[in-house]
Amino acid sequence: MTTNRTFTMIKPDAVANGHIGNILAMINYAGFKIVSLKLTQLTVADAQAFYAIHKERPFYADLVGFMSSGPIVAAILEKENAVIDFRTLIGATNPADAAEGTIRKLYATSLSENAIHGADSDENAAIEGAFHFSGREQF
Ligand code: RTP
Ligand code: MG
Repeated sequence: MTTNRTFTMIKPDAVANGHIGNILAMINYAGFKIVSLKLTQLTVADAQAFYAIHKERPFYADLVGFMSSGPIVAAILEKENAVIDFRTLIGATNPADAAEGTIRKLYATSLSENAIHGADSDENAAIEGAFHFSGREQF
């Protein structure tokens, strides 16, 4: 059991639909400490860079357009087993497959507009956190 960190974004759909407060409450209730937090918006270039790993996928252009379409909440979170436990809390990528009580089951509207992002590894969590936050912004 090691205490470690993950990175999340509340996506533009969930921000636009007024779910920031409820989602942050679920994150806190699940035992995550907020290390960094901001309301921000990705430019198209930011979204292309952030999701570069998916650039050959057919959904890449839609994903970049969606993720740069409005404000997001970016956060670094800390907890034992943060990456894996957070992906459990958010649920499957497609909300139709997400378990009851997960953030995506409650707040996602579709496969492409699925309310929240969770880093998929410790390494990517560190890269994604550094993309959004300076050292001074990580508490
Ligand atoms: P995320 O990175 O946002 O936490 O999501 P994930 O790991 O569950 O899913 P990933 O495979 O990394 O896909 C990134 C995001 O791309 C959108 N997507 N659209 N239309 C499609 O077939 C499709 N597939 C994926 C989703 O917004 C997904 O979260
Ligand atoms: Mg992913």
